[in-house]
Amino acid sequence: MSQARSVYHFNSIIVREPSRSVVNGLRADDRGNPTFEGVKAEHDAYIAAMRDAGVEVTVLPALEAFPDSIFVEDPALVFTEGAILLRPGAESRVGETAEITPTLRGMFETVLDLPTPGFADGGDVLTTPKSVMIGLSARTDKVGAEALSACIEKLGRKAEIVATPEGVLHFKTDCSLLDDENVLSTARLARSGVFKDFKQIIIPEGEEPAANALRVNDVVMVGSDFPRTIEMLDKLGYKVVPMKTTEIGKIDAGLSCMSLRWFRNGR
Ligand code: CIR
Repeated sequence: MSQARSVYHFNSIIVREPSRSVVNGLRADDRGNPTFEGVKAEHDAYIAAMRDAGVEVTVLPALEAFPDSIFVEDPALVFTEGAILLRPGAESRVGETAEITPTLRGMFETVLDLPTPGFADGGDVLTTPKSVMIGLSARTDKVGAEALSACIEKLGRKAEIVATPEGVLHFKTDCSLLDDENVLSTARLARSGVFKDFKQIIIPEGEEPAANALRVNDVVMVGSDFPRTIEMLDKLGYKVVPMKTTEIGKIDAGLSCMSLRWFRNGR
């Protein structure tokens, strides 16, 4: 019998090496290209931190044809119960799903396809102990969110469709789960009232990108460019692991984007 455990207890993740083309990754505002070497260093440190947190890491090879393919969180969604193949809402990223499919078919007994039509990105999905929240965004439309909701329910979980604040890339750009009762959220997302079942820890003004933190087992990974958020979480008693996200931040990414995480039974 499997033991009850928290939704942030992981023993397996999948990551993908950055390609040289990552410098051309999508972004809403151009603040200059990231460097390949910088992204690679941040990715290497991420893998090391995951291993330190007790997770087995499967590293997939770089895909030059897909600049954003390092962000494996977006083309699929994984749970202990199975995987769901998604359809990213950015045209240049749609092909990433086919690239990750063989790996997921090899690792999961149940692999569901998001029915057509509609789009959904993994970055819009926050798994909490109460439900799997799907944020509507420029990448996840209503039809895609409803189709995803049905897939999630097929896997035995409760799904909930919510709104993402206007102009925010993904739902999880603005929030992360800290533990069973607390979410870390930007003020703008908190104001929208989506987290009625949680206590909200609000990101200090000016550090909004820190909201995409990542709870993995005992630690909370937080971007090292956000000292006030780190201090706040540290004071609240969280075991914070600061991670450099300066380069991936230039292409609108944070810490959740770089992995698919789940608890794999039998490991
Ligand atoms: C994109 O715009 O798709 C990438 N440059 C960033 C993706 C970030 N992914 C995520 O938040 N899950």
